[in-house]
Amino acid sequence: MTNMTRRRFLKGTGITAGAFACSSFSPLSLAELNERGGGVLTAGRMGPLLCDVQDGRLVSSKNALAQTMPNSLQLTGPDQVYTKARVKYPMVRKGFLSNPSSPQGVRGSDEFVRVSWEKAYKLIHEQHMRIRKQYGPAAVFAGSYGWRSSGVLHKAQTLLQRYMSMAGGYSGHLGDYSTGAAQVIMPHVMGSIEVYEQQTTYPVILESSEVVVLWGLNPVNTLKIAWSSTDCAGLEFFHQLKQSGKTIIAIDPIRSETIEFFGENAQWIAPHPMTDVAMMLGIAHTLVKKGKHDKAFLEKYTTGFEPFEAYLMGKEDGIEKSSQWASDICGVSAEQLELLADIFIQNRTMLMSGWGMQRQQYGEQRHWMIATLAAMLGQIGLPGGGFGLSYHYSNGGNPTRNAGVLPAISASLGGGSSAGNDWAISGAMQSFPVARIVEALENPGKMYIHNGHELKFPNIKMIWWAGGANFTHHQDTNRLIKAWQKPELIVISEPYWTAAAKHADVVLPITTSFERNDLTMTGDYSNQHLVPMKKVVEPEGESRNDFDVFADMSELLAPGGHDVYTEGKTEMEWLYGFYTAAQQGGRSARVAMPNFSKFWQDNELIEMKWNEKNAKFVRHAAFREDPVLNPLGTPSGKIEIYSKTIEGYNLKDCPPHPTWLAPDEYTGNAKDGELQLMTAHAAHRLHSQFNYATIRGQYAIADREPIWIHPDDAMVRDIKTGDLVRAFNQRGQVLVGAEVTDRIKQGSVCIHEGAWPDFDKQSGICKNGGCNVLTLDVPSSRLANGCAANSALVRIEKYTGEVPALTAFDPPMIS
Ligand SMILES: Nc1nc2c(c(=O)[nH]1)N[C@H]1C(S)=C(S)[C@@H](COP(=O)(O)OP(=O)(O)OC[C@H]3O[C@@H](n4cnc5c(=O)[nH]c(N)nc54)[C@H](O)[C@@H]3O)O[C@H]1N2
Ligand SMILES: Nc1nc2c(c(=O)[nH]1)N[C@H]1C(S)=C(S)[C@@H](COP(=O)(O)OP(=O)(O)OC[C@H]3O[C@@H](n4cnc5c(=O)[nH]c(N)nc54)[C@H](O)[C@@H]3O)O[C@H]1N2
Ligand SMILES: [Mo]
Repeated sequence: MTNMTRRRFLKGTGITAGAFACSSFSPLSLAELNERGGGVLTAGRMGPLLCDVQDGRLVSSKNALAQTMPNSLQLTGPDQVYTKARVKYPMVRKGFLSNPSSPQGVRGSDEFVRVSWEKAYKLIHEQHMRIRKQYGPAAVFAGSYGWRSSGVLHKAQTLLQRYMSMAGGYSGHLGDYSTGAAQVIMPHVMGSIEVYEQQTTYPVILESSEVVVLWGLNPVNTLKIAWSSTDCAGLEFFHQLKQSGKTIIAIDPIRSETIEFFGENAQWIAPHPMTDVAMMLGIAHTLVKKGKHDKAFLEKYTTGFEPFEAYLMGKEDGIEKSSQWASDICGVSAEQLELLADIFIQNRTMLMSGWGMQRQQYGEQRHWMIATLAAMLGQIGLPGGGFGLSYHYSNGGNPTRNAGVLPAISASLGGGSSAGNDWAISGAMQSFPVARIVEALENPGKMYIHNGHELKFPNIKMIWWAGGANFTHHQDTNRLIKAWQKPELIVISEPYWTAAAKHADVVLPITTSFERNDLTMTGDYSNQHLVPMKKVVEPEGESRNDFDVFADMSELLAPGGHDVYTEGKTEMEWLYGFYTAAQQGGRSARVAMPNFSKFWQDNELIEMKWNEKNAKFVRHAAFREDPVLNPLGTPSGKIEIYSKTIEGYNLKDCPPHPTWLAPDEYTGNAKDGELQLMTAHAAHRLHSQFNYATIRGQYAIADREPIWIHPDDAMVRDIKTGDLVRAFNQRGQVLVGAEVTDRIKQGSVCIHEGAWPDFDKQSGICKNGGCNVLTLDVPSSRLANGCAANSALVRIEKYTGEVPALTAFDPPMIS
């Protein structure tokens, strides 16, 4: 950690980067793209890609856009298609096949048997109909959360739900794993979710911010991808931010790839994980004590500062949240917290925050407190000031272009079907918060509280997952495995033998995005490009598109079902329709786009038009200008530092104003020898995707997933870099490779999320370091029921036993 001094700070402040005029912020051009030469143009989450094909085989994939920052994920194309982990044929668990309505054996232990597609369809259909008839539609869970591949047609989850809607409805999910806590609390505070919204733009930050605070975000990793497909502008922005000479302060228990990237240009401050609210309270207290908080702003634009101030000053509970109080909890000195208060208030300061800190127990409090601190600084709605929750994700500060925007296939049926549309369509019924799935499986019919409502868990008897890896993404894997035995049928549609596939009854082999045609926009907010996602190679084995699988399954629902599902259109006819709609939209935005056949033949993406007005967008500027005419969507129309709505919910785990709540498992209550486990997102994976890829060689240690350990914590345990380590707690144990590094706060370790669970049958240890074997499966709170994956204490020791072979990427036994 850099020892921060006032002099060092002030050296940097005040240098604004006049050179970064808005219009100069356009890192890519079509000419540059064309210079990149040949190859088939397609796209993935990691951006538009040019693919080289030789003798019908994909041999390389690379970025189709000019860019300064490298993106390792773009190179994974050939591995994605040809890995030994591919599922090539439909497969059925042996104990299930022998008696489908009353299966034998245990999921995850049985061998698999290869069957024909027709046999697989029939098996699923018969059991699906039996279960639906016996228990009703809510017994069928088709929430199917996950980061399936990009594209507006081949959307696995939507396609599954489209089929389930035709079948008579299903149980779905609410929210997501990413921002479960934030997206429920922020509407109470700011009137909008904030996490998936256009931010004050990157050009405005470069122009106007003096201090940029990276509060728990790692954009150099997380901007390698976007939900649609990355436009690559975010990485370019952080590159330019580094050149700008602005003061950059990074607050993170890990010296992340981003902090390494900024090097001398950033100050690193490392609090203990999960203690940010205390840290921010210490800064807020300093502001109040010195009388420096912006009282006029608080008066005009917020409600409830008074009760919050009473809490801050100890009038509510007798404890003053002073810088010293905060320091004792967060492990950053009181002097540094006071200095931060000074710097924030004296400069145009943008508080950027990532989401790792809200993916924790009491995660709601983190972003509520950031908004409160920003309100006390009085800069919300000013160019380059305030706070932003999506600078690190999907290029949230890239200005929205004048664009023709693609529509996408939906879970409900559109009109115009050749077979008529007189099907009784039912969508999701009885949806529950996505990260509460194990609680739901364990407690069918139980009532629970969510965002002030009383809801009931469904009685799940069948699960079909398409496009998600829930055995890696969900917490407390061993608890999940137990609950996973309860349903009567589990179907997994997957290109790969993931742990979930190995624990299924029926596994259907699905194409990768390189094996089918699709379309995508780039930049979830910018719509900077429209890209043809061309089929690059023929499908491996007997893999099929999700679209075709569900169309075929629909025919079994009733004759003619296939054409109702497809609306009588082929893959290319759907793409033609989407493109033509975008073209029409483009016309009204004055963007000329060629006709579809020319566009498709040209093998070129379309870059949409820069919009100077959008480039100057400042979040909440309208509210600041006139809070009466442009109120926020909160009950008071103002920023709610105290929420009467939440007061009315009367929740112990989510009080009515930002509050420091000590988590169940964190450094502050760790017993001797226990360490706090962090599970940040990995540089060279998208969650579990590409864990099998060649690039794993760059980060694996002793052929295992790495665990980052501070030198002091390693020394007392006699652990050195390269050693095998057993990390364990009451929930499970994993085998990992030690990376001893001062890049992590002493007292914490990190195993990045996304390694595929791979259990040793004898000892039960996870041989591939799946971090969720160790994490706690609790809701963030009963307000949001968000994922709390970053909550766990663990112990570690040098592993001296026999070393079990890694089998994570091998197919299961097939007889
Ligand atoms: N401990 C811990 N756990 C976490 C997190 C954390 O920070 N810490 N983060 C959480 C977050 S934010 C998220 S979003 C989740 C991510 O969880 P997921 O989104 O489930 O993770 P992915 O590995 O991206 O899973 C996508 C799966 O879809 C498959 N797939 C890809 N394309 C297709 C397709 O076209 N069709 C079909 N049928 N399948 C396809 C891939 O092979 C892969 O198995 O993890 C969560 N879990
Ligand atoms: N390469 C790559 N990019 C991705 C993904 C991926 O898997 N791989 N996943 C995508 C998805 S679905 C999502 S949701 C986003 C995730 O985006 P985030 O949730 O923001 O990512 P994380 O890596 O979980 O956390 C960001 C940073 O917060 C820090 N952090 C964790 N806990 C704390 C804390 O208590 N306090 C503070 N101050 N810092 C903390 C971590 O060390 C990390 O550096 O990324 C997206 N981008
Ligand atoms: Mo996520």
